[in-house]
Amino acid sequence: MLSMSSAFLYALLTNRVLLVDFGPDMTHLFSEPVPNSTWLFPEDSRFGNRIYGSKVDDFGSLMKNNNNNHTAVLANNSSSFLHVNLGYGYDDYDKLFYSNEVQDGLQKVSWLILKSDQYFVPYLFLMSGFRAKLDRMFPDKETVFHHLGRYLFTPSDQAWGLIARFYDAYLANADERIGLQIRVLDTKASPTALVLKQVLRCAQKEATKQNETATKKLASKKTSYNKAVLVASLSSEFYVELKDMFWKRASASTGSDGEVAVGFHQASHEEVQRSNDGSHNMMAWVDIYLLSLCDVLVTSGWSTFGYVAQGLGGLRPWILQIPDTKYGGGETLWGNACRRAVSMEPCFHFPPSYDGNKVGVRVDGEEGGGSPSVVHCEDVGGGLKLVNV
Ligand SMILES: Nc1nc2c(ncn2[C@@H]2O[C@H](COP(=O)(O)OP(=O)(O)O)[C@@H](O)[C@H]2O)c(=O)[nH]1
Ligand SMILES: *[C@@H]1O[C@H](CO)[C@@H](O)[C@H](O)[C@H]1NC(C)=O
Ligand SMILES: *[C@@H]1O[C@H](CO)[C@@H](O)[C@H](O)[C@H]1NC(C)=O
Ligand SMILES: *[C@@H]1O[C@H](CO)[C@@H](O)[C@H](O)[C@H]1NC(C)=O
Ligand SMILES: *[C@@H]1O[C@H](CO)[C@@H](O)[C@H](O)[C@H]1NC(C)=O
Ligand SMILES: *[C@@H]1O[C@H](CO)[C@@H](O)[C@H](O)[C@H]1NC(C)=O
Repeated sequence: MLSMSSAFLYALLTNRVLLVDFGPDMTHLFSEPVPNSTWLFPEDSRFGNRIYGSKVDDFGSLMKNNNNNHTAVLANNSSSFLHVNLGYGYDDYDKLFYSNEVQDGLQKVSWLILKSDQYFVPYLFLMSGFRAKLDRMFPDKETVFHHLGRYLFTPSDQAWGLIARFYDAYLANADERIGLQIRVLDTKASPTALVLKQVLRCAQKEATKQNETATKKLASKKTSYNKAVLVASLSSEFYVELKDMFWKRASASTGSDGEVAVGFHQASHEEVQRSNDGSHNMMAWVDIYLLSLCDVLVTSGWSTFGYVAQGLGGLRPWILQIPDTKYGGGETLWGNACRRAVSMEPCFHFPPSYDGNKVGVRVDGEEGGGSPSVVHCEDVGGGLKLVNV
């Protein structure tokens, strides 16, 4: 979703049409963004081998074979179809896509077959060829994905059914909805107990602030204040533990008027990550969408899953630092369990880096270019994200 929205913005900037090539595990997740029209790449034998076959030139390899001479590469008429690899692990030649001169040349290529797993929008803001247009399109730098995402991604009827049923049953009647997204990438290095401790440290730090809101609302109109916590995680351990912990605490209290009730809910119990699995992807989309409907969001650092939820929801989350025993148990990086994101924008994890004679722009207003509205991410040091200045 992050790369699709990036590709869509790139298409707008370069006068192209965005077509998507969903595998069977993706087709049933979204509604068509434009009624009576389709964004699906045509299932047409003329195109089939253009996407998957080796018959189409790959931009990075051509650049490599031609000593980075983009004029030579892009003058070749065989390049009316060109593969562009912008995904994790792309090489220095692929990264030349981000040079302004190359972009001029690419305008002549009719079909770009773009593969990516990155949110590359922040880098487009660093390219002088696009910047003026982008500034006109997005005076607010913090809501770029918010607008692109809400335009492109509407749940399908099937997804909406699941979302609405869960929301109505568990979240709709709460005074406050809190989304807690726990993404553990290495379950060995980040054992449940340690992660749970970190979640509670984060919650405690923010409890005072939350409590003020609750106290105010209690004083004004109601005698009880209901918080619904939506737990999104592959594992159900966190949900079970948290529920148990708060249930015990609640039964130990006096149960006087004006108390804050906390309920925990989890929509999916997938347990393990799967690829090319339609129903698994459906539950991921349902979780993402439900998180986006919360009032307060706690996400996990590095998680693109969390980025989509925060962006769609228009929420600046508290980013949880998932403790990792490989790096000292997680109490070192920020000195805090979590921190508030500087903007709701997703992070571009692997931008091209500045390396002198090749491609790359310095950021944070360093010498040599950059832009004050593109800064390094809180959770990914080498990453880039958009902020308002
Ligand atoms: N339903 C559900 N699936 C999850 C959750 N966390 C991870 N997943 C699965 O794992 C995948 C995460 O990969 P990705 O979307 O790249 O997110 P990231 O790894 O957090 O950046 C999702 O597509 C889901 O298949 C969760 O909280 N709920
Ligand atoms: C879509 O097509 C249907 C059937 O042709 C038509 O009735 C409807 O008005 C169209 N909707 C839009 C938004 O064009
Ligand atoms: C790059 O290729 C073009 C077209 O083939 C050629 O005219 C030009 O001299 C080349 N530039 C360099 C620096 O080799
Ligand atoms: C141009 O296209 C031809 C034929 O498809 C190919 O053999 C050649 O390597 C290409 N040249 C460059 C510079 O990519
Ligand atoms: C490229 O294609 C155009 C249009 O098909 C043709 O006029 C031109 O001669 C071609 N150029 C080369 C170098 O093959
Ligand atoms: C919340 O605020 C109330 C009233 O100010 C106070 O008595 C209570 O201890 C606070 N609770 C927490 C968890 O901070």
